[in-house]
Amino acid sequence: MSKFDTIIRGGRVANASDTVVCDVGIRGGRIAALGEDLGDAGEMIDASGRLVLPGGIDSHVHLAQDSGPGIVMADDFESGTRAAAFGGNTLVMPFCMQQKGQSLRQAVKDYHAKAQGKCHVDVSFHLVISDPTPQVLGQELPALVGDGYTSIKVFMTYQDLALSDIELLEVFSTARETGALVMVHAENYDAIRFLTERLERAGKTAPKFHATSRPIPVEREATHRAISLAELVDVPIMIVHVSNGEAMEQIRWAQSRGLKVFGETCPQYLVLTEKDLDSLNMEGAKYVCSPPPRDEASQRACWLGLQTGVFQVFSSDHCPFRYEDAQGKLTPKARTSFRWVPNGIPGVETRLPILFSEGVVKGRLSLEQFVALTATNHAKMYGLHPKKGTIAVGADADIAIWDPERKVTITQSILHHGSDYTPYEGLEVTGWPVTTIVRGKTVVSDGRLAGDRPAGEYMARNRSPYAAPPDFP
Ligand code: DUC
Ligand code: ZN
Ligand code: ZN
Repeated sequence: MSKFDTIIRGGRVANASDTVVCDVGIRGGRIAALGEDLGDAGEMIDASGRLVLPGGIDSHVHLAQDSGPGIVMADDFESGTRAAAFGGNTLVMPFCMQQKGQSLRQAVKDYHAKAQGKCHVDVSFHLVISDPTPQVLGQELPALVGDGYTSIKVFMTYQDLALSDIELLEVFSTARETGALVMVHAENYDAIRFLTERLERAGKTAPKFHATSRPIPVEREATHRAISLAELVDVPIMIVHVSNGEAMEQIRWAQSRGLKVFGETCPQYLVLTEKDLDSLNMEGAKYVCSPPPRDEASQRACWLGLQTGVFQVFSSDHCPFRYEDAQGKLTPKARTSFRWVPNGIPGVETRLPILFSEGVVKGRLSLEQFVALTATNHAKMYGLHPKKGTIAVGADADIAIWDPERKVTITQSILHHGSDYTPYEGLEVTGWPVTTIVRGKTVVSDGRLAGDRPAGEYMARNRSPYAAPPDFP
């Protein structure tokens, strides 16, 4: 009898550190051996000519999130994780969004109920704190961090979400005490309100003015302020969805001073620009996300951030709404002003092919950098490594097998998400994930879902030793 349930034979196995040609032996859902000629197993997967990569980890997605009156997110946990699996991902990290006045524990229960039995890949949750009451910060948050919810997102903009500076400091301070990593949405709320009102008074209400209402200084200032506040309480932070060079430079400056300030960027900041928002009629709404896509210089700066290690993670910020839908981008109020267009774009299925093609194939990133930015560093930053994010003996057998030469034109009809459009329509890429394996089970193969039911599981997380506060016990 074979020692393995499955052997992936003869592929180029790439990790964040190196790439070798070898077999991968899987037993009991975990990687049991890496070696030459591991023999036979019940299931043999021929990977010759293919890349064998750690399954993508997308640490920034929004699924089934409450999005305000009359607005419905396009993906629930079933469709969102299905799209993730087809895009070569084996784990996604959505948000449990606390509503104002709601208990954080209740928000967590609600999102678990939404996810229960529906996930095609593994799932772990971040917490969004919109109401940092003494009860939330004193009782609920420390208990939840101890239970494996070891990251928190805070917003510096949006009505009912934006925290004041003192509230940010209070959350940062609780994170410092509990060892949680804080993810920061850095845009200055008052500046956006001021600019939005001025634009609306001038009749400038089309989707393209979304970008005008949140220019680069709005993001740069908030990024700098978040860094300064974090420094005051000596807590690590992750600035998410960085869109441009000025914000990137704030992070680099903090890192050069020895601060644990981390950064994330996303596909929209590499391949879209503000010009995409300037489309006919309401079409620009398809690209409304925050921060908005900028210009070519900003794209180059985001590449530099990825190449030089200023950014540790590359995530999708998948936040999907349908376009032709009164509960989506074309909600009736959206025609009166960009301010009402639901904020966010789909991208969980296209994140990896875009970075592989634009990064690895075009020579901007090594294959090992690609693996680090799309899988390993997510596991490290968010307390899942070495169980996740690497092809190593003992790790979960979370693997994506890629055809590195397959040419694909990204178009809505080939995607599996719940949205009715992709902002990357027409983008030609080289390299595509063909098989996705989660804890040893094949989830996607030959363009089809395998298995008779969703096999994803919830993953509680450790505190990250990489992102822990200095001298955290
Ligand atoms: N922030 C996100 O992280 N996602 C979508 C919208 C937003 O503002
Ligand atoms: Zn955000
Ligand atoms: Zn997001």
